[in-house]
Amino acid sequence: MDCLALRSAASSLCLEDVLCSQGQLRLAEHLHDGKLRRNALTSQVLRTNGRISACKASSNQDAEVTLLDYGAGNVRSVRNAIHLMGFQIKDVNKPEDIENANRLILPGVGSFAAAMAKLEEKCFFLTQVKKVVTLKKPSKILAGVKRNHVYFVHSYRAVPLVENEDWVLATTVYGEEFLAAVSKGNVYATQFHPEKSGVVGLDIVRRFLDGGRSCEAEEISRVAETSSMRSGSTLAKRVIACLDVRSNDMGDLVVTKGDQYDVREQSGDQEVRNLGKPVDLASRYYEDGADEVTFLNITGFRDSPLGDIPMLEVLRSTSKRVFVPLTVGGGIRDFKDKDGRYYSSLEVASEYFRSGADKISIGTDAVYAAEEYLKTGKKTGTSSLEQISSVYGKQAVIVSVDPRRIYIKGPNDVPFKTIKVQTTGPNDEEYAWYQCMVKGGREGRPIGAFELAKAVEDLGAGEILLNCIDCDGQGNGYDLDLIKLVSEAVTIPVIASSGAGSIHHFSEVFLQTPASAALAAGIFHRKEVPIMSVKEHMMKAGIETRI
Ligand code: 1PR
Repeated sequence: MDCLALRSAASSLCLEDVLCSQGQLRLAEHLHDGKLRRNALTSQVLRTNGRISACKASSNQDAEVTLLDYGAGNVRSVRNAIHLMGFQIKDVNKPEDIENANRLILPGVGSFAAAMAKLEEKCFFLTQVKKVVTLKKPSKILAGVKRNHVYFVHSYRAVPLVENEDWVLATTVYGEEFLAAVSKGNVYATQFHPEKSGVVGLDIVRRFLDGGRSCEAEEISRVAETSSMRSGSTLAKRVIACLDVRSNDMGDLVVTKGDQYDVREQSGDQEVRNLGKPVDLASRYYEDGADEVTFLNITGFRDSPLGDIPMLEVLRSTSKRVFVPLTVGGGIRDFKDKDGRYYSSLEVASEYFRSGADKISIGTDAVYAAEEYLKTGKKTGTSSLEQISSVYGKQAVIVSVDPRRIYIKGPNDVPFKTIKVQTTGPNDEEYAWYQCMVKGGREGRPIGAFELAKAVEDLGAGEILLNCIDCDGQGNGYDLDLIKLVSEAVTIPVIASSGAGSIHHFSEVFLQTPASAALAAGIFHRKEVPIMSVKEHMMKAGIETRI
């Protein structure tokens, strides 16, 4: 049996722990030491416009892949990548399905403890474990990676050691060198997510599925190689396309875009601006080179999100066509539906993950949780942020902040962190603070962006999506002061958002602030600048980016 463990080093354990003590690779090792069966497989890769679209197995039996879906995160994207390669999935329902598999895929987990609990509950946790045997083998499945960027998202890392050098297939450098992929026998494990690494990642999945025998394998490898001549060992700055989604007045889900959060036309009947269909636009941005795609259901605070079937359907359809990380936000909170049935925010998030989201983004509810935490100094463990983060891992939880700039005369006028402004306010104020808003910018709360960011990091946020109501839709550039302020507050990545109006705004935000990603909406929706031009500009400016 061939086995592929995607993102084996869970965020709560390092790869070494997984290999040496318990977990997917341990399971995989057990399987590898059992019956090794491999059917010769001839597959054909069909490629259109430089993208891998499908490969066909020679028989039905060859075309089957066994998937151990233990319900711990976004497995839909793994499913979609397998289907895209022309293979069928057999789900594991009982331990024998694993024994009988020709090829087994173990999707990665965000929170190792939660995933292991599910495996144990389903009796898939195998205790018959052998000690790791050091084997050295060349890797066919990674031949196409070369030095391209692949998508990592994890908190812990395993470093190369003398003890593991023989099974190391790839390493990457971020601060220090750490393991990116390992193999032992027919077992492969990647720390990164191939199914979220665009064409380069799909090539890895295909190579695993067809055993690297594809007649076009080398050609695809060359495509992947020439697609980036840059070093892949530096963390790339990400460009994220954002789609604000809501129902228009006819009830259809449309992508809209506001000016300072006002999404209605300024003239005529003031309808909600309609900039296109969510799935089509998301696919276009993926093909244009977006590193991630974010959907924000901007009226989620009003509606019950699980009643919002169209949004779930948007995720399901998008994840069939988009192989980079998908984020969804809007309305993630505990709520009761109209029939009085209670849903926890965890259930809401789970539904989003099952439908194809890799990360969820919490706005309003995170502000309330941060206020409570700052008031009591205690973590309750019951907020949506804490619960989702503990089950799915903090890498799967973004907090979206909606601040607006409030000018003040002096730095001590408010109990919040202030900045000295470059351009004075309307009444010659020299200072400002950033007030957090909730409910789509409708209500101001007594908490600053700096304080909020610090609190939500403590509560389990893995990233901050930092919008700016003043800059939203203005096209005058990002609020660099705000981004610097919030970056000082946290150690987690900050996504700069709101205000991009030209390619120069992207290089500006990356060169002048520590932002790890830049999110933009209007500039892409209006086709003012293609994402690829932004990336080329960033490369010219010496900013590491995935091309
Ligand atoms: O509070 O958990 O229900 O989440 C609601 C989410 O919806 C929040 O993430 C909030 O930021 C977002 N949201 C609510 N109302 C609006 C609105 O526009 N009326 N959109 C809204 C937020 C900001 C960005 C936008 C950037 C880039 N829009 O998403 O895409 O500002 O735009 P630009 O490049 O065109 O300047 P909850």
